[in-house]
Amino acid sequence: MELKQIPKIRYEGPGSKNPLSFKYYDAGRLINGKSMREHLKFAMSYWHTLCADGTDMFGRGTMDKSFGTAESAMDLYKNKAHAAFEIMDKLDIDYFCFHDRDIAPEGATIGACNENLDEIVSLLKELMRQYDKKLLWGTANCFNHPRYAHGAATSCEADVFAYAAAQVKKAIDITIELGGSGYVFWGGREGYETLLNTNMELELDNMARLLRMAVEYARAHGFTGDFYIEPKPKEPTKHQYDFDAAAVLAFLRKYGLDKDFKLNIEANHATLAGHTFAHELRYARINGAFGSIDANQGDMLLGWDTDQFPTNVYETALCMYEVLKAGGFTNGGLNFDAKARRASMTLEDIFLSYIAGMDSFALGLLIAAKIEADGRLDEFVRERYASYKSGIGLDIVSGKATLESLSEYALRMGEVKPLTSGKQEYLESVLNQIMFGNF
Ligand code: XLS
Ligand code: NI
Ligand code: NI
Repeated sequence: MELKQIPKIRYEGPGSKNPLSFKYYDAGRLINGKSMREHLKFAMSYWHTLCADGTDMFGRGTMDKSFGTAESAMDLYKNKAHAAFEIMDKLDIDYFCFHDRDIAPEGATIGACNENLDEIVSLLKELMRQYDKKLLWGTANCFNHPRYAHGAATSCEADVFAYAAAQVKKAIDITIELGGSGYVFWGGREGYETLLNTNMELELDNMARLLRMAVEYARAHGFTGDFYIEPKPKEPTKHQYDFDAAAVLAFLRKYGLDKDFKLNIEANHATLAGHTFAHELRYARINGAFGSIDANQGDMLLGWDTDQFPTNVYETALCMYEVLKAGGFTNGGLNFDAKARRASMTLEDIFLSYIAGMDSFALGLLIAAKIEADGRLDEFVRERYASYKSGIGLDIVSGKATLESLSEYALRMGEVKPLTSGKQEYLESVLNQIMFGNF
C-alpha cells in the first residue's frame, strides 16, 4: 500500500471495526471544557516514523522508509519531509519532534551538515504552513556518529565538546526558525561504561557548561519555549548521568540551572529506572518541573528501551491523571517516541500503531477525568493525611513544632499504633470499577 492510498483517519467510535479509524480519539470532544486535541497535544516523532527501518542487533531493516524514488541523499530526505506531513495530516496530529540528523543527510563537515539542514528547513517551513502543523520540540543527535563514542559534552576530548556545541547551536537555530515550543536534551552518550577511566566530576561540570551555553544563546536569540531534560538511567551507556527525574533535578540545582529546565518524561525510561511512569510524572510535577512527555511503553520482560506504542490503558490513565493534576500541558505535549515492531513492517502498520497509541491516550484521558469526577481516590488520600490539618499535625506542618515540643507531646501519649488501613486492594478495585463500569 502506498501513502496516498491510506485514507484520512477519522473517529468512528468504539463500535467500529474499521482498523483505519479512531475508536476513542474524538479530537473535538470536550472533557472538562477542553477538547481532546488540546488536552493531548499529540506529536509525531520524526526519527521513528520517517527513519527507523526495523534494524536491530541481530538483523537489518525490514521496512522501506524511502517514500518514493530518490536520485540523491537530499532527495531522499525531501521525500521523507513530504511523507511526514502527509502522515500527520492523515492522522490529524498537530505537532512533530525531530533530531537534526533525522531531517537532513549528514555532510562531511559541520558546515556541509548545516547547509543540508538549511535547505530542508525551508521545505519544512513551507510544509508546516501548507498543512498547519507545529514543531513541539527540536534536539541534536549527539550520539550516533563515532566521534561521540566517549560522549558529547562529557567526552574526554575537547574537540568533541566543541563539535557538539556547534551542533546544538544549529539545532537551536532551526528550532527557533521553525517556531518550536521546546528544545530537548536527552543525554545520548552522556554517561560512562567504567569509573576506572572516568573523571565524573569534570564530565558533569562540562555537561552543565554546555547546557548553560545553550540557554544563554537561545534566550539571546529569541527562543521563548521550554528547555527540557529527558531522564534515562542506562542505554546506550551503562550509567546515564540523567538517570531519573530526581537525579536530573539534583544536577540542575547544583549548577543553578533548575529555573531554566523542565523535564520530558518518557514512560520506557521510567520503567528502566525502576520507577513507574506515574512516579516520574508525579516527581516532576511536585517539583514544578513537569514539561512534556515521550509517550511509549516498554516490555516488562525486556531490560531495554523497546519504545513500543503505548497500549496499556492503566498506564495512560495514570499518566493523564498526573497531566490533569499538573493543569495540562503548556509548551509540552505527548510525543510518540515509539516505533512499530520490526515484524510490523508495512506502511499501514505506521497508521495502525499511531491509532493504537492515540486511542489508548484518549481512553487514558477519559478515565483520568472520571477518576477526578468520581473523587474517591482524591478523597481517600485527603483523609489519609487528615491528622496534619489540626492539632499536633498542624503544628508540624506550620513549623510551630520543635523536637522538644514533640518529645513532650509524645511522652504524654503512651503507646502509638497505626490507626488506619492503606486499603491498596480496595483502591485498585475502585480504579477497575471506574475504568470498566458496566458490562
Ligand atoms: C532515546 C530517547 C530519544 C530522545 C530524543 O532513548 O528517548 O529518542 O527522546 O533524543
Ligand atoms: Ni525519548
Ligand atoms: Ni527512549
